[in-house]
Amino acid sequence: MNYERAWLDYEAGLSGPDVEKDGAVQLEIEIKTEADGGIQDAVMENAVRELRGAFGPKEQDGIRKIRLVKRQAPAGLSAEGYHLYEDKTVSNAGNEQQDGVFVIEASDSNGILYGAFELIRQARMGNTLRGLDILKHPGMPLRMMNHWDNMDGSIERGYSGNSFFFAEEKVLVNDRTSAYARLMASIGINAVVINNVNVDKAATLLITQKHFEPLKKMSEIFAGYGIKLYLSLNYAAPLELGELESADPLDEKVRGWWKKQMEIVFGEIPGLGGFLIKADSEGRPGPFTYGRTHADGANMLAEAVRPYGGLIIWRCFVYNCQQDWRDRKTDRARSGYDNFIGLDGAFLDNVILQIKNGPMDFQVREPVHPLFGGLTQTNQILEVQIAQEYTGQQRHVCYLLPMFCEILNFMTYVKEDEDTVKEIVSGRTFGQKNCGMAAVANTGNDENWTGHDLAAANLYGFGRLSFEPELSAQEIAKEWIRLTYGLDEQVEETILFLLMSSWPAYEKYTSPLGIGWMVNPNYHYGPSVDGYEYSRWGTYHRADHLGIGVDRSHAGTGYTQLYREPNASLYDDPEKCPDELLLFFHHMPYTWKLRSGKTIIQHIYDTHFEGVEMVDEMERRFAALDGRLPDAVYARIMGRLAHQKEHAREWCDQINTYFYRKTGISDEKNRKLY
Ligand code: GCW
Repeated sequence: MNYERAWLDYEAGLSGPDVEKDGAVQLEIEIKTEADGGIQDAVMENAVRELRGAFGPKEQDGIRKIRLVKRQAPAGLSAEGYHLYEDKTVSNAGNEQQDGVFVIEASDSNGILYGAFELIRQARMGNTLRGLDILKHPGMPLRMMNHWDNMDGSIERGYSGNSFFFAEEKVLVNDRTSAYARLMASIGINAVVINNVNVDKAATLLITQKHFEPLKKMSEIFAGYGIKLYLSLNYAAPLELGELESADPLDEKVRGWWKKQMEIVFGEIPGLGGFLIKADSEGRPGPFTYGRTHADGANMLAEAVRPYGGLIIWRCFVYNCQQDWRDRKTDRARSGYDNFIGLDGAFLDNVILQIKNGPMDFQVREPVHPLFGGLTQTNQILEVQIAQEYTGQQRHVCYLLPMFCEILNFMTYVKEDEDTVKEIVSGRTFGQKNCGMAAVANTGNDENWTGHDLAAANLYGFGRLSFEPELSAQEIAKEWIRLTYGLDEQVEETILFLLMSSWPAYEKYTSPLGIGWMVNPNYHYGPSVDGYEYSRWGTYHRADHLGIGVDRSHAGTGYTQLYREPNASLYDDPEKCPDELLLFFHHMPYTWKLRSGKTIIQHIYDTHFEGVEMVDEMERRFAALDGRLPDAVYARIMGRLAHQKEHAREWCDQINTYFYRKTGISDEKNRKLY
């Protein structure tokens, strides 16, 4: 197994009925010629190379041919879409069965590349290719990876080694760059931010001469795979580079500086897509310093990049991180909404607001961010985190696609129909073209990319979901398993079981009922019920001996009222509020009966024991795969499962004991509580 090739390891052998039977897959690629600038030769070459790698070439018998026929593609194919089918009207001369040839039609080269990967995926999944007819368009325009990689090679919240983009303050361009771009293209990713949103001193220099050469090279490699390179930007760059005394977005000198600087940057790196900005958040500089708004800041940059078709992606993760735990009025959950809702409609068209899936910070369970459905005149990107910062840090298996699917399907009620998060970020709800999804990436220079082998399912899955948001988490998991480990049914069934049980299990043995946190401060791994209870970060559970939870109802912080009806009323009423979010929205007595019929305290005990049992079962089933997977993979996963089991037990004991001691209420089932 070649780990670097991950789910694209064709050397492992193509499988599937047709491929094995006659080996006669002949391909004809058809592209539309007049698509101005839509055809990138490098992308076409990569598409052809991929097809050759997968299906041939078997030059001796000459039956696998790939022809590039440039002619007008039929109408109905929009950007990055493709039509892949077997054309029976064209006889395949080299083939005894007289089957047709395979055609990939698209209106641009990204469509051709995605069509090629689709054909390969179909073959490798063991599906029959005969009669194939697939017409697809990506479900959203922007499908992005956000890397939090630092110039020194470290990765903020990285759990799989060091950066492959930077080391010792230098930009790295090597084989790993193209190996990475190839993987991303195969799942439909078309935009990548390579550096951390916390832009430190060294990274501020990425927009200067010092790094243009390697960045240009990298952008060209990416472009060959249909991907645009993006950078995270330091809002205070003119100050920190020592060129101006201010970063005031309304100061003409500052505006002029950015225009000039962007002219230089885009002149040197023409393939650049734009910038991602974290401003006025967790100590980062921003327009607040000058009494200006986020719209002032974002629009200044948007004007500077507009001549080059650049985008400004502005994050909404803005909150007061200097809170006093006694202050019950300030609610971190409200802050993103409160900071941005008044600016709806004030941003230029090449600005996109990037909104985390929930109002807090990538907890195992959060409600959907109320800006989705709140904003109606602003471009939006949904940000999720596949780096498992709060979900087991790639030592625990935690397949996050079920969560992402739930989020995408959440109904905001912003419109009579087409009101889900999926429809908003796909651009359907408000007819926008600058929108999509971004994931905080989970990769590093570990040989298997993601540390935990099974964490690669999140990497693969995020891309596939952003391209085809109608897919289910289960379908995506099956694809990834087959493409990575082949068509062994026992392997598929077992790994599917592990992946699909993992998020529910993790939720059970960690913090209960939507309350979140309860982790060790700073590094966010392992249980510490009061770890964040008295700190400045605004992340409290408010547990005392009578009850637990944060009152975010109309009588509390009013957060529930940020949703549209009927969501606002649903969340506001503890009788109607979904159990899994009850303590996020309400402070409740431990003896409160949940909709499930259990009391809160009994629910806590039960779910924690269940979570541990689930991990036990996962380990037991996985152990039976001995001999069916490459030894190293098997050993790595077994090792991590053993740790996960032990760690899940620690979570269980710490949480159960904490609440047993706080409440004095015993477990109905008399299990061991310390
Ligand atoms: O989740 C928090 C992380 C920070 C991160 C921040 C953010 C990059 O703990 O490490 O900083 O979110 O999203 O900006």
